[in-house]
Amino acid sequence: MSMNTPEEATRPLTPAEIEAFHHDGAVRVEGAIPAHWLDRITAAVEYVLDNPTVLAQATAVLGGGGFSGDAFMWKTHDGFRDFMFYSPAARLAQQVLRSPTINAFYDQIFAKPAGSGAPTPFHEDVSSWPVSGDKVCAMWMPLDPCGPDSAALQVIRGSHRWRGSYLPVTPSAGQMKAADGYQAVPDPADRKVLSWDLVPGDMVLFHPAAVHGATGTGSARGRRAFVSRWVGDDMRFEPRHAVLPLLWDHGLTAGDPIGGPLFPRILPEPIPAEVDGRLAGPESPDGPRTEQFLAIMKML
Ligand SMILES: O=C(O)CCC(=O)C(=O)O
Repeated sequence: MSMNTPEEATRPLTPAEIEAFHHDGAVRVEGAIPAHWLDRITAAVEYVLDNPTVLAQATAVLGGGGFSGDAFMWKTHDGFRDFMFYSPAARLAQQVLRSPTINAFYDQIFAKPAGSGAPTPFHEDVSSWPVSGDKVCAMWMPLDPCGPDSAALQVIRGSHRWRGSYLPVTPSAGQMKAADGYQAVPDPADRKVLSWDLVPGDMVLFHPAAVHGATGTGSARGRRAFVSRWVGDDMRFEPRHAVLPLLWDHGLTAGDPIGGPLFPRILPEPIPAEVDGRLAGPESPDGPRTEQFLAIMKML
């Protein structure tokens, strides 16, 4: 089975936006993703929040009512698959990362109900991931209006260049700190924090080594965000201490370039062996990997 390549963006990123991503670690981008993709993703997020997967159920338990979400939705839901395979997101990633190749890393939902007192603690993402390299970006797309005090993403400016290794945000983070010598995240109150008033159609394009978080929501409305994460040609698999659950077989060993059926190449063109399985239909998580994940969850 063969696959089309991604659609063109509504507009390319400007040189100033690309420069801001590299200098500040985050930039607000408006009007780059066509509205029909936003509609498709909003419907897909609503479906997944109403029909939680195993990962979503585990996230809801950890969130204690103030927070819910899911990850790797593209494996089982065609709306997310199509966004990762065919939307212009991979083209924007190619531009900002200045990488000839772009692979899908994963997609994710972060949802908070109205009046949620649950802030997203400041953290970096890379310390939770089994990868190394620098060409990586996240596109954080709000599906509801939000602002600095109502759960819009907040990013400490320039923190992607700190090169610390900060404590992953998980209930087991304390154990990991002892085991791996992570540093605590510096106090954001002493730093320049970037955050914007955002509406659906905007995105925050950020470097996942940047320290970021979010407040809880206001009483007026909840906030759902869809995030797609993309990697370029310097990224390798490095299964250190990572806490990102990989519930599908990926076929990678330490040092391999990122690729394969869990992290398929999208640009310059897909590799049939990586995408054909998913084009043939939804791919459920691997049984033993899921059992192991659930066993770890019970220990937390
Ligand atoms: O949306 C949020 O509250 C947090 C987002 C986040 O941490 C991320 O996209 O990595």
